[in-house]
Amino acid sequence: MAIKTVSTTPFDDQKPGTSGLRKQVPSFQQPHYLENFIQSTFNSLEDYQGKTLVVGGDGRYYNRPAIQTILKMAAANGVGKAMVGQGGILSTPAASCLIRKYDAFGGIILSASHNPGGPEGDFGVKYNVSNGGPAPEKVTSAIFENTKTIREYKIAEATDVDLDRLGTVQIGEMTVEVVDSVADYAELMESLFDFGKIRTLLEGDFRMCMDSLHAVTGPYAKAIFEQALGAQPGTVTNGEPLEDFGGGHPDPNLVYAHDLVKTMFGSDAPDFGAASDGDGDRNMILGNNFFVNPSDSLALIAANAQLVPGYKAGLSGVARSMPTSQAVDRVAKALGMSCYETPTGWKFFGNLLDANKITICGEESFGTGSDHVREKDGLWAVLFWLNILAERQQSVEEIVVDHWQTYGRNFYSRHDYEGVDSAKANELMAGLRDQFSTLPGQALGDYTVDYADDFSYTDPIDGSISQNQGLRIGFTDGSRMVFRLSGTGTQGATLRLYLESYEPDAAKHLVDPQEALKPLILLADKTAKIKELTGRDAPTVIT
Ligand code: VG1
Ligand code: CO
Repeated sequence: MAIKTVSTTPFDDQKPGTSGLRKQVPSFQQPHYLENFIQSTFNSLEDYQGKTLVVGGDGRYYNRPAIQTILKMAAANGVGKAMVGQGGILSTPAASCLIRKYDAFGGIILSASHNPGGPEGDFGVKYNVSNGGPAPEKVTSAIFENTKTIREYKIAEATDVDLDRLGTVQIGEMTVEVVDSVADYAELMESLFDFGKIRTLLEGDFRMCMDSLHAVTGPYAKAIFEQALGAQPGTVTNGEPLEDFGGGHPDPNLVYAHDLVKTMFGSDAPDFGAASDGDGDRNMILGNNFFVNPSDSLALIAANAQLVPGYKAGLSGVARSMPTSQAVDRVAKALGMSCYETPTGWKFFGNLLDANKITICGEESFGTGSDHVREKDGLWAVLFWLNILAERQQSVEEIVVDHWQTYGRNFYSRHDYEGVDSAKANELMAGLRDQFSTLPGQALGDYTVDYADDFSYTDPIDGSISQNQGLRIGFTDGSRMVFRLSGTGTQGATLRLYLESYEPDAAKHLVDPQEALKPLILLADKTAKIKELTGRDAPTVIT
């Protein structure tokens, strides 16, 4: 096999964000763009020669050509074996599962997650390390440094691999194994949950609806819910992964998962509804006419973990990202375990999971997971809920309301302003920062500011420091507002405003969070001048 060395020049925009490098498809289609990033990744790694690399993606437009390029570059760079999901399909948690199970040195996951796909949509590349999790910042920084100076890349001159046929082929010295995308992941799920009890639930009167939004979880959800667990055929909707997600926005929230929301908030709604995102790591949980806030879902999963076989032995601890509500902190306190607060992005949970400091962790952005892999895991969360429902024999709403009665309710909401002018967004953040020295102690409306800071995190395991992780204004009654700019968008800026207040009184729990949080919402606008600077009357998405 001939190996070609191709001359190239650097691109100046290959800095990975919250979760890998994300750009619009035409950016990735520029000559050498993908190749530069992949070669920079190999250049910044050590000791991978002859070892295994996992490769797969969420099936979006450009997945297949990108995989062919990556396989040829992996062969040229001395990788021993590449494991690829059939058809190029691997959900993010399934890729994490394979990396761990087969002792791969890492994995390349092709996805822009919840961003739209298609020729004009987004594409993304993420590198995961040997624990199965997203590369930590020191690795992504090294990759970025490499992209600034790259002059050449290596690629094998070989024919394309038939990604649809299971089995092994060679690209020169490198073996390519095309594996079943679902089998290993499904086996892992079966080892964690009580499939017998869930099957009894699903075969009874219980009605469930799983919307895969034409993204990656379709084949996984059909194999697990309809085949292994006996749910009615048709339980999984939009179950065929499409390159453009059927024109939709594969983001499981109340705005973009509108069909499911309509079903679950209609008359004669099913008992349980769920959706997942482009690459299968997010989940939204709904009951009959009931929305479960992801922060509450995390708290509830932690509080009910003893009902689930894989977690019966107890949790070592829990963690949440900083903007996630403090509902899980209350569970941790009641159960006498540690609760860690990390910056946004799953990469920050890796060290805590590896060191067995935590078993379960999550983010407000519809992400929940555990030490079974090193990514958030959408279907895992759905199965966790089904296992709890099978054990408790109550409705989703009853379980959540009961949780609030025990722990109090953390009212919580996230307001996203998508596609805002970047300069204005930066001005808004700078304007907030400027107030930080004078805010503490000040009265704002009915609130008194307790602290105002730019969140900084010191990893308790390796001591690494991550700064500028979001602006927080905390009040003396425990309420908070947090401001962040998204690190996953590809156009303009997305401002995220996170709002939280705590209500111990059960008589006041059944209020709409937008009502309960209204004073904070008004205050946030006043303090940050959101409307004035963004020119927007209302957020694009409210969760
Ligand atoms: C968003 C979420 C964050 C999540 C990240 C990746 O990041 O807020 O919680 O970890 O997406 O999720 P940002 O920087 O846009 O706020 V996914 O499903 O893309 O892997
Ligand atoms: Co995702």
